[in-house]
Amino acid sequence: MVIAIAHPNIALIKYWGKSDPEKNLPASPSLSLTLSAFKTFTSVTIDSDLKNDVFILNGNHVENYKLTMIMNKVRELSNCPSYAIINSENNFPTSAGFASSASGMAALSVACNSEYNMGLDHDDLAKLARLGSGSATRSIDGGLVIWPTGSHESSFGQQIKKPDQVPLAVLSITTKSSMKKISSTQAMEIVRMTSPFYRNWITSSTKDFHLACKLITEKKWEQLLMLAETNSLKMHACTLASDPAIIYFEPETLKLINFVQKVRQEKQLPVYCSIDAGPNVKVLTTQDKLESVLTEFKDWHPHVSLPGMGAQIID
Ligand code: 2P0
Repeated sequence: MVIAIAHPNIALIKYWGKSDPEKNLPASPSLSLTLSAFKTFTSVTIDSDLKNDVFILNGNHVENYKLTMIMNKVRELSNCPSYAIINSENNFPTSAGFASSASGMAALSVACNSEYNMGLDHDDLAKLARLGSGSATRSIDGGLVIWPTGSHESSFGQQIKKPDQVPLAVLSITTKSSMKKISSTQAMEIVRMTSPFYRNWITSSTKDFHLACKLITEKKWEQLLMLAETNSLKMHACTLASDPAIIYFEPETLKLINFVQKVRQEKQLPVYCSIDAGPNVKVLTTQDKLESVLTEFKDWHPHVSLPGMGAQIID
């Protein structure tokens, strides 16, 4: 048995649209920060008596075609035909916009690489994780990670700054922890096919990505967070305009967006928000102002993350 740990990531520049849905190749490049507070622990145990893989998520048996697909790929690459017991535990709400599939698929890929003796290097591991869930390719590494567009061979997560080189912090705030109404995979396809803003979103987000990389090089951290907020709201604007409309915001989400703006204006603190495919809000800030920001947001009971580490074997 092998146990791996991985953290989810928050995209500062979002992945929202695919050029190849089968291989999870993105239509625009994205940029993320790995989050220390949240953890997925995944154990993989090969059992040659099994006739199928067994998936257990937070204590419950689950069926998941993405997990099956990854395990079939693992058997193909490793030349080992055996099935396995996969046991995964998250210390955060699953499928509520806290990116459990990113850390889940990253932890699974790293654990399988060891349990099945695959010998994959970093790049091939990041490609394997991407096949399970696009955003998972960005959780193989810690710190700031880019995920360029391209082919199966060239499109995978790559670290650009190590965790200790990134002076940012993220407050994850749960507004509602129920299951998502619609999966990201389905939503992205509906948006791609029906939103009249989709092409502009892809063009605009690609520009945002290049600007974000420049801001990181220049260490203009607050400007980077400002851009991240704009990029997230653009993604939701594009999504709201699809047919049928996809609305991830709940009343509490909007209340929190307003509160972030109020704190920014009235307290002159560098706080910005980013929202994924769910109702929860990530408040982005800089580490030097973290204490003051926490005082302002204490009633929202945030989970505080610093830049997290990459996925790794722990046992
Ligand atoms: C992101 N999200 O960049 C974007 C922003 C959600 C909103 O990546 O279909 O679970 O498995 O590749 O990775 C969530 O989508 O989708 C996601 P698939 P995934 O973090």
